[in-house]
Amino acid sequence: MFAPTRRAVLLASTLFAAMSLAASLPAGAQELPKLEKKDSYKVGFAQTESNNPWRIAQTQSMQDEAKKLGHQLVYTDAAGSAAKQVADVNSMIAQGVDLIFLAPREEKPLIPAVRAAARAGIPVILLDRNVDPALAKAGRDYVTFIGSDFVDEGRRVAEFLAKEKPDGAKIIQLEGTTGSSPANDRKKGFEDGLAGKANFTVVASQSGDFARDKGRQVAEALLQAHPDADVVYAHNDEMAMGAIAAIEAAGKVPGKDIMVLSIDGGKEAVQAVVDGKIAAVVECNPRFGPKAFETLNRYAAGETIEPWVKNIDAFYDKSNASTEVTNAY
Ligand code: GYE
Repeated sequence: MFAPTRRAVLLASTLFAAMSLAASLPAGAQELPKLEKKDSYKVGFAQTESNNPWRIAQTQSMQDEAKKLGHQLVYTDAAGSAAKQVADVNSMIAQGVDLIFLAPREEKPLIPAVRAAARAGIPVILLDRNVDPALAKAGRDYVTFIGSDFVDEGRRVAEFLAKEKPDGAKIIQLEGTTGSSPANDRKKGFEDGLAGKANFTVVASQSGDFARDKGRQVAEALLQAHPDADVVYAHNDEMAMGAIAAIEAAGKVPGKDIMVLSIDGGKEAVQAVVDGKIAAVVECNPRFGPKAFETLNRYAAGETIEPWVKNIDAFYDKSNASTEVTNAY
């Protein structure tokens, strides 16, 4: 018969104790990995997709700043797939990057990848989009979220609308990517902003996936189903431009028959404000590079980073669009 030695018993019980301790820790409760102070870093940037000017401006800003500071940027493009983005983060972990900047396409599916990076000793900074705040926390699962207040963006659009159309409106809402933090929050902020105002009705609300052509197709169908709609609220400029095309194809005049409202503030949309086709745009600035690397430096210096590094957004309407259009990205 096998008689375990004293050493083997001790080893087994230590192992068992360690295992049960790990099991009793809530997921993601490990200490956040530290970042060593170095002159140059190998940094990952996991982008969600590159199908619009906002994303292209964001990538450019990250690449420019990394180059300026002499860091190596490992760049991936998930091409609109959360599953690919998870794989991209895992490949960055395998390559041993020092830190990962992640723009999570959707709120939930990227959380395991964020935790996997932390377990591998790689700190993650979320850029522009957030993960589900009920499931993962800054300072525990990731360092911080750098980005805009999307709820406030939606609320500002509602406030403008209520002022411009005091008698009420029938609204078509073009939502962003389903399950993404800007889509969830821009919807919430807008609807909260109109709560209690009985003459404002969202007659239809559907996702156009933050994309121009999808936005155009969805707007076309919804305008047909709701010929009395007099406002289109788009969660981003790309869908707003798609909606303008749909409105014109339906023989109506954007800015006259139908008020168009948007978020992002790219040059094309701000020009559409100048031209009277869009009534107002809340800015959401994509130039993250300087702030991203400044936050990395602060973290490496041992500073405690606030859970949310907030971007401040401008607002464009006919009062300022013509002077601001040159600065828009
Ligand atoms: O509004 C949109 C982009 O995550 C804040 O995503 C960003 C949004 C932005 O595709 O144009």
